[in-house]
Amino acid sequence: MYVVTAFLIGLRFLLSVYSVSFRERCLGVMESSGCRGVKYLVVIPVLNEVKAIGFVLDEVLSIGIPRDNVVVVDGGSTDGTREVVFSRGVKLVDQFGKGKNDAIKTAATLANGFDFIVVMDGDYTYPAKYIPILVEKACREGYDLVIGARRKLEPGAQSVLYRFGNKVLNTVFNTLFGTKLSDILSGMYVVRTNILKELGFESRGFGIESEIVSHVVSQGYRVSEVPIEYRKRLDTSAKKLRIIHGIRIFLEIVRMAWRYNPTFFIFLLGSLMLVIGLPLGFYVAYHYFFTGIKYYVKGLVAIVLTLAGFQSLLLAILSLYMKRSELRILRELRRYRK
Ligand SMILES: Nc1nc2c(ncn2[C@@H]2O[C@H](COP(=O)(O)OP(=O)(O)O)[C@@H](O)[C@H]2O)c(=O)[nH]1
Ligand SMILES: [Mg+2]
Repeated sequence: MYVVTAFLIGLRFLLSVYSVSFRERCLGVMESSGCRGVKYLVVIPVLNEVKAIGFVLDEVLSIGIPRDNVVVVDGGSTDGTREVVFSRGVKLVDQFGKGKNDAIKTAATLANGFDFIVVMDGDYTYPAKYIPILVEKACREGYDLVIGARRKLEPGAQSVLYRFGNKVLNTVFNTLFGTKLSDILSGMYVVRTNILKELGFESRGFGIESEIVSHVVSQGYRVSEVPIEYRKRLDTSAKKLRIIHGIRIFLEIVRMAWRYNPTFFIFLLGSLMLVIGLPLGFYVAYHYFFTGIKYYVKGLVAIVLTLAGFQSLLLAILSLYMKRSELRILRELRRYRK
């Protein structure tokens, strides 16, 4: 009897703790331990999403996030999206410039006083219930960027081509930056406001997500992922991402890697020179010793390629160590500043 009573009291206590913390997590200001007083702004970039934006805002507001913590950044919608936003009493800001990148840049200027910015697409593909979960992961575990990784896909949410392209881009990114991330291009993430403010915003088109992740990982900030659901678009005709954007994102990732972390490229160059130089050297040596034929030019090319190749590999190791110590110094500096 006592055991049952104790169990029921314990269960009630756990439920009450859970519901209180869940309510608190949704208020735009965190109260739970490790997150006390942490404020976040939900930013929704939109361009002609009249069929979806109403559902998105209703869902965000329904989990208790106050209107003052939500802002829609509009890229010049002409289909009635703006009117729907006004009807929900949510703030709408016209972005400066063009494209989703400039929309996020605009959002960075609106976030003074907020610790985190939560970005979520306005096409009703990302469930709002993950907002407080992502923020809590960031502040409780000290992450600077938490990505909502699309794992549970509603049937038809992503085409085979999109899924393949997404996989390729994530693999390229992980190879170039030495990370193990699964969805760097997700349209739902939480990022520390100061990081968004220090971003160069150099990428164009849809490259903003990969630029944020590149900046975060190469500056020694901490990144993590939380698995989330991904829904089918309500209005498939309003989708703006096309194959050409995928190619541009690929080029942006390569450019970012060259800028932030050139080790991989130096390594690649060195390996390429060795792959050509070494067999050529063996070929020349074989003929010199066994057939008596002397290849002077080929021999010279082989020597130059082999030497330059080895030097590049050494340079790559050196630059890796320099990068590592740069990251260590940056982390120490940040710890010191806190
Ligand atoms: N403010 C703004 N939002 C945009 C622009 N282009 C796309 N969006 C919004 O960005 C979000 C993602 O676009 P979407 O076409 O769904 O791309 P995907 O989810 O990456 O396939 C949606 O909410 C769009 O309405 C733009 O130029 N400006
Ligand atoms: Mg989308």
